[in-house]
Amino acid sequence: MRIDVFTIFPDYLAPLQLSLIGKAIEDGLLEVHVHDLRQWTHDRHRTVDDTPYGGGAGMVMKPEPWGEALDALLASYGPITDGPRPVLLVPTPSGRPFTQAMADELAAAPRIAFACGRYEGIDHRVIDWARQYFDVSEVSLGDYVLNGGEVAALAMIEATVRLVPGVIGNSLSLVEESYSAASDHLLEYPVYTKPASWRGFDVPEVLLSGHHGKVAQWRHEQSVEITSRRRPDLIT
Ligand code: 6GU
Repeated sequence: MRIDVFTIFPDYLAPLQLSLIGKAIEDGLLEVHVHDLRQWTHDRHRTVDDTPYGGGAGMVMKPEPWGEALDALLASYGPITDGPRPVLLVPTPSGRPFTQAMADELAAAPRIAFACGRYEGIDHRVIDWARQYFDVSEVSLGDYVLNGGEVAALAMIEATVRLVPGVIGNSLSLVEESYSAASDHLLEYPVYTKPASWRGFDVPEVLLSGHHGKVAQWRHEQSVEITSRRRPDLIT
C-alpha cells in the first residue's frame, strides 16, 4: 500500500517511521510519501493562506497550492482510466465520523492520500474540483477540534495500516478482535497479567480457573456492562 500526505508540517508525520508502521515500511509492505504543500507556492513568503471571503476570524488555505499539489498527486497515479477513482481523505472536524468500517475499506485500497488542512480549512472549491478526479471523503475523528488535519491523519493511517495483511505479526489478534467485543459493537473487557495479587488487588477468580467457557462468558458480561455504562449508544 502507498500513502501520500500533503501538509504544511511534514514533521508532524515523523512518528510514522516508528513502531509497527515503521516496520511495515522497512518490510516493503507500505510506502509513505509526505509532501510539503509549500513546494507548490511561488511567492517569496511561500503563502498558503489568506483572509476569508465574507469576513470572520482566522485564515483559509488558498486554492492554488492545493490545486498544483493534487495535480501532482493525480499525475503520480498515471493516465486517467475509468476504474475506481483514487481515494482522497480530507480530515476536518466537519467531516463524517471515521469508523473501523472505513479503516477496513481503506486497508484494501492500493493507494490512499490525505490532504491536511490548517487554520479554518481549505477553500472549498478545492474539494469540489477534486471530486471530479478523486473519491473524496471529508472525515472527522470525533466531536472536538484539533489545530489541523495532521494528527487526525496519523490516527486514520494507524487504524488503516494495522489491518493491511502482514503488518501485524500475529494476525490472530485481528481475528480475535473481529470475533469478539469489536464485532459485537461492544467495548473490550478488562485484561490482567501476572502477578495474581498486586497491592491488595486480585485478578478476578474466573480468569485463573482455566475454564475457557466461563472465561468467555465473564468477558462478554464485562463487555456488555462497560458498554452500557460508557457507550449506551452502541447497544442496539
Ligand atoms: Cl479530522 N480535523 C481537525 N482539525 N479537528 C478534528 C478532526 C479532524 N477530528 C476531530 N477534530
